[in-house]
Amino acid sequence: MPIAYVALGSNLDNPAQQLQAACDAMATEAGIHIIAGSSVVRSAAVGPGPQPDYLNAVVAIDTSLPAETLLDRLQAMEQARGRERSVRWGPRTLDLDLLLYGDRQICSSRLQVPHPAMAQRHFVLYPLAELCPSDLVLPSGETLAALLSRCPADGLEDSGITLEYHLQH
Ligand code: A4P
Ligand code: MG
Repeated sequence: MPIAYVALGSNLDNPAQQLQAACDAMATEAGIHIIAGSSVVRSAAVGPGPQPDYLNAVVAIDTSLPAETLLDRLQAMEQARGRERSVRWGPRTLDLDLLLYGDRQICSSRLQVPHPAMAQRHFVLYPLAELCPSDLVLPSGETLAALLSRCPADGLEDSGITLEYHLQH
């Protein structure tokens, strides 16, 4: 089964609870097994207007679901948390992005993997680096270490919050 990495983000309606609810939902979803979870980081919102800070984390999963089916399940979890899509990069209760799906490169109308913005985002790369070796090679041929070296961690804080990841391996 491919190992996939999912980014969790929230900046509305009790973000810590939103991230925990996402972990709970993934743990009970058929075809998803949580292998590891990162610490929870806090950072200023990237996006328009004044917005609350975000909490972000990354989980590693083993999955038997095809990538687009996994996206469907992640989007259903976002909807269950009252996610509204009005403004691009606007505040959100829960955002679940598929960062990596094994060593696959996917470019369909509704799914791009690796996630196109991950290389620019400290709140994704540093939690991801807690879960996989920095010599991990991405489908682009670049290592995670190379992406980290171009993405300073300035402004990224450890939130001190811990999630119950329900590890299944
Ligand atoms: N989609 C394509 N590829 C993927 C993928 N790999 N994973 C499509 C998930 N979805 C993917 O996503 C829009 C569409 O992208 C989906 O319908 C899916 O078919 P969305 O979640 O509805 O919208 P979005 O998240 O606002 O868009 P986007 O461009 O994915 O935004 P990002 O990159 O997720 O940024 N600041 C901080 N500090 N922390 C954050 O977590 N997040 C964002 C959202 C902005 N600022 C932030 C944070
Ligand atoms: Mg998203």
